[in-house]
Amino acid sequence: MTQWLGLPALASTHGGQIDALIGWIHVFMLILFVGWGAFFAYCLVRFRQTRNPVASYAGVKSHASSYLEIGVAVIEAVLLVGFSIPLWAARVDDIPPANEALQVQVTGEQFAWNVHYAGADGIFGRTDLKLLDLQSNPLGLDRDDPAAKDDVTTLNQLYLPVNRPVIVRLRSKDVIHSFGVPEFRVKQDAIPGLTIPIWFVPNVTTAEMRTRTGNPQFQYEIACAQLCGLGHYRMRAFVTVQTAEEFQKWMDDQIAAEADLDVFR
Ligand SMILES: [Cu+2]
Repeated sequence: MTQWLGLPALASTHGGQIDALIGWIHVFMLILFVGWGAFFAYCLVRFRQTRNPVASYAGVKSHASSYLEIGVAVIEAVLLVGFSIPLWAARVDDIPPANEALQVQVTGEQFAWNVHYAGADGIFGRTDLKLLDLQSNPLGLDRDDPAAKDDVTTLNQLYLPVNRPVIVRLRSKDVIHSFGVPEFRVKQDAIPGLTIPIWFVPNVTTAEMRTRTGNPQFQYEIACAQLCGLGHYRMRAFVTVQTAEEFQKWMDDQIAAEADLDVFR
């Protein structure tokens, strides 16, 4: 239905609703545009100078327009309170239970995305500002914490399993960034000092998208969607959506690699 808008390919379960909303907004705006345009043209003709050589000093006497405007305000309040707020709450606040979903912490910084998985135990390890090192430990993860032993961190690479809810716990180390993946129809600001959960279900693997688009290089991209500094243009990361088995294998490999590194720590 929304092909005519030229939106990016769709790869999440809720994205169709967002597209339908964008489509309807365009239709309503078109109706408004034509309506107001016609009214403007009518006024140009109706109140032309040849027909109205002298201005009317009394103006409009009836209260029809005041009542109309009150009516519009009431309808808009009903739309906002009755529809928009409940629909938005359902989309944003009904976060799937943590045991069904994959939780991943994504922390923006100038100018990169740090990704942190809890590993096999499902518990995010302790982080400490004192351990933070931009090169070797950008999240300040305390590897001595038992819960941190199997944690996996990556830079600018987000791996996700297909058809499983993902909860991204979005954070920022410095300024406001924005986590935007157009194909998932997801966009959320990352605010320093806050952890903001967002959730979605990716439903097309990267491999499948490559076949669909006929582009063997296709990659889902996290584009920082807030101008966050001079390096904003290069603040991009890649999302790889895999089958559940492929994802598990990737995760196991990462945990094994962390364990190997542990010997040197
Ligand atoms: Cu940014």
